[in-house]
Amino acid sequence: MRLSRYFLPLLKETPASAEIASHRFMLRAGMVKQHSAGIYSWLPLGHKVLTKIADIVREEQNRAGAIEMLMPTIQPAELWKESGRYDDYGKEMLRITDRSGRELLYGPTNEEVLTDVFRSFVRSYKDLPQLLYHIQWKFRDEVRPRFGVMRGREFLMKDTYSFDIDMEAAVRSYNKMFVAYLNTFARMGLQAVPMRADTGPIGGDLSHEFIILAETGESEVFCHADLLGMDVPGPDVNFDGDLQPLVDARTALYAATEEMHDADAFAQVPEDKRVSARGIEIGHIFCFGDKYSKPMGAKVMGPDGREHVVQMGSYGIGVSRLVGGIIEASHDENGIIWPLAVTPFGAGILNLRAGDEDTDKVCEDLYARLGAAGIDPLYDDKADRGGVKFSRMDLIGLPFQIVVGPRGLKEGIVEVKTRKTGERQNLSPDEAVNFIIAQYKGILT
Ligand code: P5A
Repeated sequence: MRLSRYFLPLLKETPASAEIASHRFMLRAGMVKQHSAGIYSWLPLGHKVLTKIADIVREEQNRAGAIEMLMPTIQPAELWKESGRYDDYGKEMLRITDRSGRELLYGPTNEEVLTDVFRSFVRSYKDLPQLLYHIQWKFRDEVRPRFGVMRGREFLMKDTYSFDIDMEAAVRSYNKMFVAYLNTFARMGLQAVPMRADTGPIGGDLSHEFIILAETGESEVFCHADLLGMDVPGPDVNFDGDLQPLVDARTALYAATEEMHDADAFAQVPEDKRVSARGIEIGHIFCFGDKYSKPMGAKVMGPDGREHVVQMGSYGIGVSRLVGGIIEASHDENGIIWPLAVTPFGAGILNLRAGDEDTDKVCEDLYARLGAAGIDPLYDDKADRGGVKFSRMDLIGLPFQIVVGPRGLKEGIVEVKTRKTGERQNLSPDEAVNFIIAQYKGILT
């Protein structure tokens, strides 16, 4: 993409409403535009990152055996009356009436809708287990939408639902998602710690929140230090094998959110290993058995010839929240530092003298070659001063910058800056292309 043709409305001033770094940088870098409390447009740069995050989530769900579908945002109130949640959900639910007086709602989550799908089609234990998911917008009329996309009212969630013949099998599905989540977040460069969590309006008593530590996090959390920086199972894990040992290895050490915190148990953790910190909840998984399937009549015929109410779980990832979460985990005073896997563009090319025959030629060549290699470069071909270009590129946080100026070109060199470390290397244009391609080995698919 050529910057001169892109839609990148950067802000010079930091909006006063933005309290945390990710919100400030997302506004300044032209990633989102707020229309109303907690309701945003995703501008091209923000949309690119959102899509990349959703793609990683999707790949890891598919790898774990979950199957993608799409459910509506608008749901009939009757389904929620059947499950018994219509009144319980309270003011957080946006209730809508259509022209014929039918009660509808903008879905805050989809347990009821998918249970309705399931009961309409599945009759036999032979069709179990089922793991189905979608990536869809949700609406929750939060009391306090804040921190930009971190606590929005309209937000993008990946939600998976599992259906099993009994509780033992339901825990196997739960474990699949547990392991898939470890891999998903690690691919985004995040250290997510699963913590025992409260289940709130979703229900059940087996539940973990996936938390990344950040000073600006909304939850207070407590965990054993050894859980930080643990290796993840990785893409070779066999999702049809026994995942319990992998889950046990992660749950043996103390980790709990504020609601589930047990001060006595935490006191057993050696003092130098006790971490009490703030965290951002980027995912939440639940096993709630028959909470929805029983009142809604989701049953299958079992191998014993009798009807069994299916045992369910649901598994959420805050896809739009992750955009903010990743920035909280990876930025400096100058701007965002994108992890390679989710960066909106693979590298920036800065032409320090746009219009000059030599710099133009080298930049065009770099642009074509990086593009052909799948790096998706952003070429700053604008006529601005160098200082403007440098700070703009630092703000939007692309992992690598190739700076092309007339002085360097006289010696046949360009400067490659690595955003994260600030390291600068003088390389020939050829070497610069090869260096950047090498950095993306194993990340570009
Ligand atoms: C699990 C999937 C559920 O809704 N039902 C379907 C279950 N869980 S949850 O914990 O309530 O939400 C799942 C994840 O969604 C993100 N999230 C939000 N993101 C942005 N703004 C919000 N207001 C918001 N609320 C929830 C979180 O990442 C949460 O873990």
